[in-house]
Amino acid sequence: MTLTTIERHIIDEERRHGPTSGTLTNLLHDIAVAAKVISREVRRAGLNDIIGATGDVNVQGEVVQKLDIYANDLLSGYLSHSGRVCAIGSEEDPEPLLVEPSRAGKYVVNMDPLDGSGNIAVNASIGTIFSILPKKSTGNATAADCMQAGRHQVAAGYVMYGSSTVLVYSTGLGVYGFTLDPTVGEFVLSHTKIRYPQRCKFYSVNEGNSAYWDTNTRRYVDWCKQIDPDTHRPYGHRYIGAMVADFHRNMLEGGVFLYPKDNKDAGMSHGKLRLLFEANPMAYLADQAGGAATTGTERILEIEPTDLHQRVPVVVGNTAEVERYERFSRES
Ligand code: AHM
Ligand code: MG
Repeated sequence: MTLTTIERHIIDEERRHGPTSGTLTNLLHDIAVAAKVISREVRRAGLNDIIGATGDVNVQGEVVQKLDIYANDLLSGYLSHSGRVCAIGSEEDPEPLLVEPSRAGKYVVNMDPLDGSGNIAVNASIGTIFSILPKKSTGNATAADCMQAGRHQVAAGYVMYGSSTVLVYSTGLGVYGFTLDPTVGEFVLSHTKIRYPQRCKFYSVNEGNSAYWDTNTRRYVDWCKQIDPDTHRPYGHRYIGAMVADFHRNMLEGGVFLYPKDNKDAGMSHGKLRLLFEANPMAYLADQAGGAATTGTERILEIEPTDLHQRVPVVVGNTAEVERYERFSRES
């Protein structure tokens, strides 16, 4: 049996990239270390009463859970002291953290430290999402370094705290997954070169919002539910309410995840998910796994950000389904 730890894998991958400074390798390793600590806290949440809302409201107007703050503080603190990062954008912070120039490195991290935090209280899956970009400014880092289009990402990934803890990442050479062995405290290679299966099995969307959707989303979701043995429809419906978990299942089993724009309230007119912290890293991974991601009218990776906390509609998964949704959008 060959045992490949994440550390060994990222060093091997670095060799495949050719001569490098090793900084990206070390940054990924830092994230893996932080992920182990967050995973420990997630696993202990019910025991040490860390669970539950603090009552504070974040920049999105949502109640912040204690574990969100813990994960945000841990990642921000750990990465900003690594010497490898110059700016950190977080879903939990209104402004990016700009690392003091003497300690700043050449990478930018955008992250959602704990996505799907509404699931904490009911012991369902949650995740950490990260996106790594090169510093683009020549002087000291600014907020603009965090606000780059997704196509400039050099790596992205997520950690899913599910029935086991899984870290999935890509540096542009395919998507790899590692499962945390809690007995030895190591992420061990469990998924090599993940690709979307040819066949779409699932659609994932909060169907309770359908009355607020526009016509193209309603028409597409109706299409998913029609009976057609040739295309294996109707597709099964799965929705966990944590993007990481829905995305993970769809990438492994074949499926499409949607969080479309809706007219429930003014704040949702551009969708719920954040371009820089959720949509871009997942779009990068989807692309690396042979899938795609769109708003319906624009590929996610091509969007030029206008705001750090910008929200966008997201349709991500099997390329054929993403293209179909785009066709429905054009026809409406
Ligand atoms: P969060 O970042 O505040 O946790 O919100 C993002 C989450 C996604 O993980 C998930 O797909 C979506 O919100 C679920 O939203 P809803 O409950 O509206 O279906
Ligand atoms: Mg979140």
